Order: sequence, then C-alpha cells, then structure tokens
Amino acid sequence: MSEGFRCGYVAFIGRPNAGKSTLLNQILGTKLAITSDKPQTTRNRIAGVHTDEKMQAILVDTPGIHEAWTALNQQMVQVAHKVLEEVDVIALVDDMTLLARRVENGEEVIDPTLEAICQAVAASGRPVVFVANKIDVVPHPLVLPVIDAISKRLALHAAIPLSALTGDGVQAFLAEVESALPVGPALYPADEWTQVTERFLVAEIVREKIFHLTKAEIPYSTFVEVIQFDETERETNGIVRINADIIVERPSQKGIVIGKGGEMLKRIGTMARKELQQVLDCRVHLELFVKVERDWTRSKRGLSRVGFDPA
Ligand SMILES: Nc1nc2c(ncn2[C@@H]2O[C@H](COP(=O)(O)OP(=O)(O)OP(=O)(O)O)[C@@H](O)[C@H]2O)c(=O)[nH]1
Ligand SMILES: [Mg+2]
Repeated sequence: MSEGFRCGYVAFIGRPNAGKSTLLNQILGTKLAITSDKPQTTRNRIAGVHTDEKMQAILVDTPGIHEAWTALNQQMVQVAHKVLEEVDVIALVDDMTLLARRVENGEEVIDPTLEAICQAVAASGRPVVFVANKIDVVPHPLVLPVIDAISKRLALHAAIPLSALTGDGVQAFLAEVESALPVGPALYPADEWTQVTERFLVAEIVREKIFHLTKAEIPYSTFVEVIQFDETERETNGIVRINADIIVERPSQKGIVIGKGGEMLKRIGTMARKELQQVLDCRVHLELFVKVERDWTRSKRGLSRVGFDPA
C-alpha cells in the first residue's frame, strides 16, 4: 500500500428518503442496503467497505433522522446519533427535490428536520461533506442556493451535487471523502466489502418487498426473521433453503400480508426469491410464514428481536 494511504469510517446521515442507502449501493456497485420510496426504510446501521488505491472508506448507512414518536422509531434515530460519534467523516445527504421546492417558494432552505440534523452533525465535530442528492431531477440553478445556505450553517469540508441513482458526481464525492479521512493503513482486506451477513440480507430483501408491495402502516409494523438458512446443498446441488417469518403487530395485518387466497404473500415470496437467487448466486427455495406478535414495535422484547437494545 502506498504512503499517504487513508482509511476510516464515513457515516451517511440525513432525513428519511434522502437517498443514503441508494448512495451506499451505488458506491459499492451492489445492493447491500434495501431502498424504497417510503421514508424510514433503513432500521439498522449497515456497513460496506470501499477500497481503492488511495483509501479504504468504511461506509456506514444509518436510519433517517426524524422526529420519532414510536419506540421503534426512537431506537432507529438513536442508531443514527450513535454512529455520529463513531466515525471520522460525516456525509450529510439531503434530497434536492425537497429543498429546491423551498428555494422556488422563497422559503428558508433549512427546514426544521434539516436544522435538527445540522445541530447533531455540528456537535459531533467531524468533517462534513454535504451531498446534494437527486440532481438528475432538479435543475442546477436551484441546487446552488441550497449549497449556499448549508455552507453558511455548517463549516463544510466540501459540498457535492450528485445523483445516487445514476452515479453522476459520485467520483467527486469519493475524492472529497478521501481528503477528509485520516492517513492510516486499511483495516479490512481489499476483497472484503461488507460486514452484513447473508442471513441479514435475506431478511432485509423480504422486508423490502413488503415495503414495495404493501401500503399504509404495514411496512412499519413488520419485521422479518430468518428461521432457517440451510446451505447443506449449496455446493452439491446449487440450492439454499430458507424459511422466514414475517411478523406483524395485529391479526388484521396478518390478513393483509397474506392477501386474498394467499396472493399477496405469494407476490412477496416470488419477488424476494428472484432477487435472492441473484444475490446468493444459486437457486433459492423460500418459505414465508406470517405471524402476529402484538405491538412488537412498542415492546422491549419486540425491539430486542430486531436488534435494538432499549433501556
Ligand atoms: N431521482 C432520484 N431518486 C433517488 C436518488 N437517490 C435516491 N432516490 C430515490 O429516493 C428514494 C429513497 O431512497 P433511499 O436510498 O431508500 O433513501 P434513504 O435515505 O436510505 O431512506 P431511509 O432509509 O428511509 O432513511 C428511493 O425511491 C430512491 O430510488 C437520486 O439520486 N435521484
Ligand atoms: Mg435507507
């Protein structure tokens, strides 16, 4: 490794739906974090490793910061705040479709949600790269006033307009991250690109299909638990057998997730299996069961089952 090599942790922080997970996936060139057009998709910290000749950036995707009312959402926001303390650089990602509208309407660019995020980011004292995301759909002249307003609010290391969706601007972003990272040797082998387990990924991909196919409160009342991940025939037969539970909060939700004649559950299963076959690079036998765990988003026991440790 060359002298001057840089290495460290980079947090993707921002409001729900800003495009943090999309940016992580774009940089890694693979789908590590699930995404959706609904807010609060990401629930846990998800780390992926980007290594090139000049640096190793350990990228940490986080749940969107928002005003959280339920116990589940409070735990999610806490994850994001905690990550702020653990990283070397912060990538503050925001949605230009939202902020450009404010510019057009002559409103203050920084809305209360972004202001709260700015406060947390400033308090952490870390270098900040502002990511002005979704420029594929926002005219450039509307992005400049946004960057101007953020530059006045925070001492930025850099501000980069980009499209996480198309990849436009991502190289410039990585160059800024590199210059903000501390000098040091790589922490992970160059071919290790994630700390996420296949089991976690399986549960997340099923959860993503539920986000895409169901409406209203269903995505937010659901978690997925992989009960069995049987790889005994992976080498010999090219097949993995997976059993997973979809857990909802109420019996009425169970009915919706299963659907008329089991139709909805079938759609979720088919979409998930297709993607899992690509991700796991083998055939997948997937069985899904729907179960009720009353008010799990509010119970300590329920939250600890999705990886949180509520006080
Ligand atoms: N047009 C456009 N859409 C984008 C871009 N980046 C993300 N999106 C879309 O914005 C939505 C939210 O993206 P996510 O990556 O899930 O956002 P997030 O910040 O991870 O959201 P949470 O996990 O809920 O905090 C999805 O529908 C994405 O396809 C972009 O650069 N351009
Ligand atoms: Mg996300």
